[in-house]
Amino acid sequence: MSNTALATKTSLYNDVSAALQAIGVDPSTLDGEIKTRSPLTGETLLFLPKHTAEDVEAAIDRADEAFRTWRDVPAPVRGTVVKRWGELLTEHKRDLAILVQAEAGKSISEAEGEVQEMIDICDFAVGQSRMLYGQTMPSERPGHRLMETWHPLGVVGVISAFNFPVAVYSWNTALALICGDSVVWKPSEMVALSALGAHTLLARAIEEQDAPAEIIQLVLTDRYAAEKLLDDPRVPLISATGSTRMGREVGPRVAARFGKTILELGGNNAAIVTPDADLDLALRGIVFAAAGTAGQRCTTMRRVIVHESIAEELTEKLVSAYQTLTIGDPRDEQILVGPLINESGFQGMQDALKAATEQGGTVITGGNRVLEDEFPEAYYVEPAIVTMPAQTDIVRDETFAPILYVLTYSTLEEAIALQNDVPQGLSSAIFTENQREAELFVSASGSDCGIANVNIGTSGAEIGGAFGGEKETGGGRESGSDSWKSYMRRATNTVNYSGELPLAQGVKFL
Ligand code: UN1
Repeated sequence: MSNTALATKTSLYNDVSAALQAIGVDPSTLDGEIKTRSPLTGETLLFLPKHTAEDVEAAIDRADEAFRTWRDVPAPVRGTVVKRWGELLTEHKRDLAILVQAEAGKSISEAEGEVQEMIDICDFAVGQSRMLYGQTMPSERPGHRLMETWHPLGVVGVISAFNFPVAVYSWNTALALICGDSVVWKPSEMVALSALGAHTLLARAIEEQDAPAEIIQLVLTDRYAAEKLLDDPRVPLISATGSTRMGREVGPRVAARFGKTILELGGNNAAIVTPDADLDLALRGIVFAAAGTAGQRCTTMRRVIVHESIAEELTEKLVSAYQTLTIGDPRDEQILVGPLINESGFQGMQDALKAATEQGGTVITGGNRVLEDEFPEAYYVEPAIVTMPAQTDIVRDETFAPILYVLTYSTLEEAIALQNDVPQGLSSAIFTENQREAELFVSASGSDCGIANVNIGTSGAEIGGAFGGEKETGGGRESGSDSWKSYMRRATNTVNYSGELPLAQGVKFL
C-alpha cells in the first residue's frame, strides 16, 4: 500500500508529516510494508520500507567496514559528531517529540523530556570522549610498565522497545560512537517514524563532520530478520531493551557465540512508604511514577509497600489524586495520561486485573476503558489501584500498564524482603525522613535493584548514572557513570624497557 493511497489526511497525519519534513524526511518518498499506527487515534500514519534478513546482513557488512576507519579516528574527534547530533536534537526537539508522541502516545512534556535525555547523553558522551581512561599499575618487575588501554569493540547491535523510541537508542549510540564503534539499530516497528527521525538527524551530523556515513545503520524489520544481528560474530555486543521473554532468547543466543550483551528487561518497581515519610511528597512521587506514561516505562512503579499504620491514609490520598488525572489524547497539553500502545496492551491490563481479583485483590479505583466512543481504535484506560492481601503471582509479574498494587507491612525488614521478593530488579524507592531507614534501604542488605532511590519515585532517572538492573532485568548498565566501558575492549599491556627479561612471580627459565 502506498502512502498516497491513504484516504484521509487527518490533523495528526499533517503534524507528523510536517515534523518529518522539518527533520529532513520527505514523507511522500516513504512507501512499503511497515505500517505505522498512532495509539492516539488508532489511525495508520505512514508506510515505510521493511528490511529483509539479507538487508540486515548487508547493513552489518557496511557497519563492519566503516568501523575499520572509525576506530582510528581520535576519540575527541569522534566526539564532535555526537556534539553536532546534540545540537540538531536541540534544534528539532519539538519535531522529534511530535513523532514520539504520535507513535508512543506520550504527553508532549514527556515526549520532549525523552528528547532532552538524548541531548543530555550527547553532552555526557562528548565529555567522555576525552576521558576513556585506562589505568597504569605498578609492575612487580624492574624496568617494566603495566597499563591498560581501551579500544573500540566493533559493530554494536542496538535493539530498542516502543516505549522509549529514541532515548534508549541515544544512550547506546552516543557512547558507542565516541568509543569508536559502529551501530546497527533495530527499533521496534511500532515506532519506526521516530526511529527514522532520530537516525536522520544523526546521519546529518555525521555528514557535516565528514565522518564515515556507514557507521550508523537503521534496519526497520521484524524480530526474525533481526536474528541475523544476534548470530553474526562481527557484532561483538548486543544491547537489547524489552521484555524478559525477549531477553531470555537474546542472552543465551548471543552468549553461545561468546558475544556480549547489555540487557535491559522487565522491571517490577516498588516504593516503600514508612510512617516517617512526608506523605504529600510520597503521594506526588508515586502518582507520577505509577500513572505517568500510562504505566508504560520499564521504571514505572508497580507496587507500593506501605506501613500498616498509614496504609488507609495513603490509599485514600492516592485514590483522590487518581481521580484528578486527566486521561485522553495528549495533544491537548492538559492531558496527563495518554493511551496504551495497542489492544494487546489493553488486554494484558484487563487480564492482570482479573487475576489480581481472583488472587484476593480489590480494585479500589480505575481499570476501565474510557473514550471508546470517540476513539474506537485507541485504548485509553483509567490507571488502576489494587489493594492486595499478599504478594501473589500476578503482583510478581510485570504488566506493562498502569496498575499499582498496594501491600502493607509492619517491620522495615519485612518491607525490604517484600520489595526484593520479585524476579525483577530494576528500580526501587523508599519514602522516609528517617535517615536510619533510608540508609538501610540503600545498604547491602537493602534494595537489591540497580536503582534505589530515597524520596523520589522509581522512574525518571537522569542520564548521569548507570541505568539498569539485576536478576531478570538482565544485569546490563547503560547511559552514565562508567557504562562506556561495555562498549570497548580492554587490553592489558606490559612494556619491558629494562633490557633484561625477568619473569613474573620470580620464575626462572633458560
Ligand atoms: C525505559 O522505560 O525503557 O528512568 C527507560 C526513566 C527514563 C528511562 C526509562 N529515564 O524512567
